Amino acid sequence: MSEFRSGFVSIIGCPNVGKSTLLNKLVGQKIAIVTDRAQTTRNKITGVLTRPDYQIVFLDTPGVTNPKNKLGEYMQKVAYDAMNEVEAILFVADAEQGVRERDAALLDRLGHAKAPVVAFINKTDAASLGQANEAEETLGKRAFIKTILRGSAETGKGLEELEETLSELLIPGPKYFPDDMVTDQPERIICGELIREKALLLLREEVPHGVGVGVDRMERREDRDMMDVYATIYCERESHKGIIIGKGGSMLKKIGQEARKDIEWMLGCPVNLQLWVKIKEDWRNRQGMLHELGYE
Ligand SMILES: Nc1nc2c(ncn2[C@@H]2O[C@H](COP(=O)(O)OP(=O)(O)OP(=O)(O)O)[C@@H](O)[C@H]2O)c(=O)[nH]1
Ligand SMILES: [Mg+2]
Repeated sequence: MSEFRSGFVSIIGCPNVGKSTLLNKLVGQKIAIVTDRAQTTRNKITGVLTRPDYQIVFLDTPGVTNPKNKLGEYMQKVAYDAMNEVEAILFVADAEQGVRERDAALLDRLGHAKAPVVAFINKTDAASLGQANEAEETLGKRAFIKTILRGSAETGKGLEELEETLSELLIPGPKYFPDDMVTDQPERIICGELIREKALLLLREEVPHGVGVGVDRMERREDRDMMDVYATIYCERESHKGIIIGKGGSMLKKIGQEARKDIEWMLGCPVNLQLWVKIKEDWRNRQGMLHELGYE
């Protein structure tokens, strides 16, 4: 029998190119939240893919852009740090958007990374063949990129080939995680993320970017199979608080209902979800709050 191989592969790219969608599809379970907003992912998210003869530990990262506050600086650091001490880097581009200046700056940096870089041109289902070819041509000028593949995280096209290419970059090594473990994120964190996802999807314009979610308590009922989850949605202004709560509480109710469905699915039991909204002015620049919400 051949030796077991393993390794870490970080998923790097600009915001909104489909990194988290790709992670979820590759590991076969929703562990990272996905929205049509840029900068959805704020932390490093570990996703594990275990096969009989290898294990790939994916690290999903925040999309790289210029930071506008301390949270942004933290997010950028998470992405940059994930370029070190990995067996491979999976650079993701958006076929529809093309490979542009924002990607160029990131690619300049990746050119200095020690790990081999594989590029995946995503969203080919939404792009024309010409657009995908153009993206490939631009990426082809970067000699350090080992392999350029294309496909769709949404439909799954091209993902088998991607997995095969990445598996060839693994090295003889241990099984870092047990067979049935898909992520190392605690349930509490995923709960908070699911609430944030619904807030991002349902709220408009500038409100979502200033939203943070903290799960205060999760308690299992003693008398029946049910979980009580208490969480706080933080925002930066009185006006934002009003929008999040909505007329007669309608928006908060909607966020809660949609999040509860996902949380119940994850926990496998009925959930009583209690949400509060609190204002923390400029929290994205406050170390204490960043720490409290797990951005450290
Ligand atoms: N048509 C199409 N849409 C996709 C595909 N992959 C992702 N998307 C959509 O692109 C949007 C962004 O997806 P995410 O997975 O959140 O992107 P991301 O790169 O993780 O974004 P950040 O976390 O903000 O950096 C979502 O609306 C996805 O549904 C794809 O293959 N095809
Ligand atoms: Mg993401």
